[in-house]
Amino acid sequence: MALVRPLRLLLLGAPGSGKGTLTSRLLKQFPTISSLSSGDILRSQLSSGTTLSHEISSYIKEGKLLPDKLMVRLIGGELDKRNWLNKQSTWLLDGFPRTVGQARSLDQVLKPNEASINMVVELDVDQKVIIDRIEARWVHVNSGRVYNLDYNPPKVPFKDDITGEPLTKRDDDTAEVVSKRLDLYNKELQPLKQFYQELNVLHTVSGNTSDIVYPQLAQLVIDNYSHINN
Ligand code: G5P
Ligand code: MG
Repeated sequence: MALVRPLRLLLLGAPGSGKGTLTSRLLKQFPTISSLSSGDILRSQLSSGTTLSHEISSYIKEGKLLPDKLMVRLIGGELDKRNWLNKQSTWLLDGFPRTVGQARSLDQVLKPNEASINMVVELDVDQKVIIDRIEARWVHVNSGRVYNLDYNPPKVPFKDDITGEPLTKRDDDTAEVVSKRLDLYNKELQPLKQFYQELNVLHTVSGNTSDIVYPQLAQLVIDNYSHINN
């Protein structure tokens, strides 16, 4: 489906709320959207063996957020490299900004280019449901493809559908680390939501399966960016 004006969307949601899963579905339905996941960008740095990669690894393993300054530098650089800092571009961010400090700093970069985020969708999913999902998550690290043994299992057990390479568990998907990540998410959420509420771009969709959440998300995109509003 085509969009009639540029969409710059942030998917805001707890660990395991389905940001990656819903991103894949949106990209299929709206092929002009490009996406960036901050977690995937960080994980892609881990194998480089640099001091930065060790630093990133220790934050992720402990379920802590990386410092705002470092995140803004890394993701800001990535947006620039992709030529996304302009008002014509259409993109989706998964996992960044996730503190109000990151949101403010990003907007300082985007606003002068008339490229501010113009839609934020909060995914509201019950946290008990999330813990079960993460337990059954397996990933293909190189591509960021995500599977779930119950919900979307790979065609061949524990192998990536496209490359056939082995799937792995994320280091930060243990019960102890997931509970820390959920606490941190809950701590940062209110000020972050308030920031985007004041900019009049915040929406919330609720449901305990991605099959319930996705149609609501797609409808928001269609209503705001695929129909011409008079
Ligand atoms: P990430 O990588 O951004 P999180 O914690 O925000 O990690 P995560 O865990 O990647 O988010 P998700 O993308 O929201 O979760 O969820 P998903 O992978 O799509 O779905 C979860 C599982 O549920 C999958 O197995 C999926 O198949 C399944 N599933 C989906 N829908 C359903 C359903 O309807 N039913 C069922 N049964 N299953 C379903 O960040 C990682 C770390 O990087 C650092 C931090 O250390 C962070 O902890 N980091 C940052 N630090 C500072 N600032 C930032 N901006 C940072 N960004 C990343
Ligand atoms: Mg994800």
